[in-house]
Amino acid sequence: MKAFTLFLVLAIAATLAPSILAKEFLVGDSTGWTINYDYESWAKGKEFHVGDKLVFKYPKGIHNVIRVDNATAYEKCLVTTETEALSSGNDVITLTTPGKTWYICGVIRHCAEGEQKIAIEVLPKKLSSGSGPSPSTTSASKGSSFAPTHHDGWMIAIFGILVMIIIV
Ligand SMILES: [Cu+2]
Repeated sequence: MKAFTLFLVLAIAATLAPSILAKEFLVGDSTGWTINYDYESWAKGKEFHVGDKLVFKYPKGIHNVIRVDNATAYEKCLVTTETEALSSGNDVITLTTPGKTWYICGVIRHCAEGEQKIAIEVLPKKLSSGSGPSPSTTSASKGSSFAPTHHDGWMIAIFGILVMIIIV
């Protein structure tokens, strides 16, 4: 009976593990996505990894979120027409590529005068010590906005051990 309970708990842990591993960042915390907020300070000290999510929250219709593809566009708040703006008011962006990434608000003057912009450095996905990095997986997920979340075996193992300590 005890073994079955343990199995159940481990199964649940394995299911929950990806959501624990992939972090969700609420941009601006409780302030959300707005003008006159220091997003540079907000991003400072945070570690963003591939697979993590950025959540932009704002009243729908007031702001939007546009990804710009270089530092100059970010500095000068240049919006290219081919970039589609996210405007749901609760925009979730999954970070798929390591490197620098920039987002600005495309509503007139919000970026230029209200500093409504954010630049972040995306670090590669945390590697699991068990299976090691798989180059084929990395290249397969490139170019597609869909990033499957991979399980980190060791995290599940640690979780399992913790559960066993609690149960026994
Ligand atoms: Cu705005």
